[in-house]
Amino acid sequence: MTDHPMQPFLDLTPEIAAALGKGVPVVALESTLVTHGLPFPRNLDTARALEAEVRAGGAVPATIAVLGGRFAVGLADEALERLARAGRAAAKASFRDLAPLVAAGADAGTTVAATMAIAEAAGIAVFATGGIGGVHRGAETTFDVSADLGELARSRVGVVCAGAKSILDLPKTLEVLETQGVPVVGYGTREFPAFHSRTSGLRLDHCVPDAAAAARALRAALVFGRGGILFVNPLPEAHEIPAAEIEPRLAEATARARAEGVAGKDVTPWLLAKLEELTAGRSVAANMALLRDNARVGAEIAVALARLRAS
Ligand code: PSU
Ligand code: MN
Repeated sequence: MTDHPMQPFLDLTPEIAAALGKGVPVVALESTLVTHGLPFPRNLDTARALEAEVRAGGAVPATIAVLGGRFAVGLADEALERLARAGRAAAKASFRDLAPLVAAGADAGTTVAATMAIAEAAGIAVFATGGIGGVHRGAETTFDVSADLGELARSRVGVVCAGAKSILDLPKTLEVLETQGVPVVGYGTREFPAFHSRTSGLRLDHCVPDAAAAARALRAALVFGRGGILFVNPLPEAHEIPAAEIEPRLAEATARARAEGVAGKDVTPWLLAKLEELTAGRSVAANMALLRDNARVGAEIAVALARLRAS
C-alpha cells in the first residue's frame, strides 16, 4: 500500500494487499472492456479468463473498477458479474469521471486512463489490456483524442496492449505519444501493432526481446520516468484479420458514427459494437485472444520485475 492521495478511496482485496506487501507480482486489468467493450456473456467469460491467465503466469490479478463510488482493486466474482450484466448501463470512467462517480456512489468500468491512475495509487506496476484509446480518425476536426494518451504520460505503470485498433489514426496516435513523452516499446517487434493486425508499417524506436528486458526498462521508468511505459505486443498470428478484410469495415463504421453524430465518450464503445456487427463477431474472437495473450505477457513482466526488485 502507498501513501498516495487516492489511497483513502481504494478497496484492495486481502489477497492483493498481502501480495503487494510481500512483493508478490500483481497485474492490473481494466473493466471498460467488461462494461463497454465486449457483449454479455463474452465480457464475463473474458474477464474470468484474463484473471486465470495472470494466475497461470504466477501473478495475482487485480481487476479494477468503480463500485459504489469506491475504487475496487480486485473484484469478487459477484461484483464482476454485476458489472458484466450491467454493461453499458454502468458508467464508463476515464480519470476525469472518478471524482463525480465517488460523489454519486456509482458503479463504473474503468478505462485505461482511470485504471492506470488507480493501479499506480495501489502500488501496482504492471497493467494488461487489449487496445488503448488514441487519436481518432478525423481528429483534426473533432479534436477526439483519448485521455489514455495523457494518462500514459502521468501514471507510473507499465501497460501491455496489442497497439491500437485502426478505428484510430495510428500515425497521429504515435505522434501524440511522442509529444507526451511516453516510451513505446515493442514486445518482440520493431513495428507498432494494429490490434487486429501484427503490423502497421509504423516503425518503433525501441523494442525488447523478452520479459526480463521489459522489466529492466519498466524499472528504469519507475525510478526516473515521469509516467508510464507502453509495451506493444502483436496479437497471436492465428487470430490476425487481414487488413483488406478489416479496413473497409472500419471505414464504414467510422463514416456511420460521424453521420449519426456520435460524439465524446460514446465514440469508442459505439465503434467497437458496430465493428463486431460488421465482422460477424470475428473481431470479438481476435479481441478475446489478444487480451489473453496480453494478460500472459503482463504476468511474465510482473514476475520478472519482482525478481529484479528482489535481487
Ligand atoms: N479500445 C479497444 N477496446 C476497448 C477500449 C479501447 O479496442 O475496450 C476501451 C479501453 O478501456 C480504453 C477506452 O481505455 O476504450 C478508451 O475510450 P476513449 O476513446 O473514450 O478514451
Ligand atoms: Mn474520445
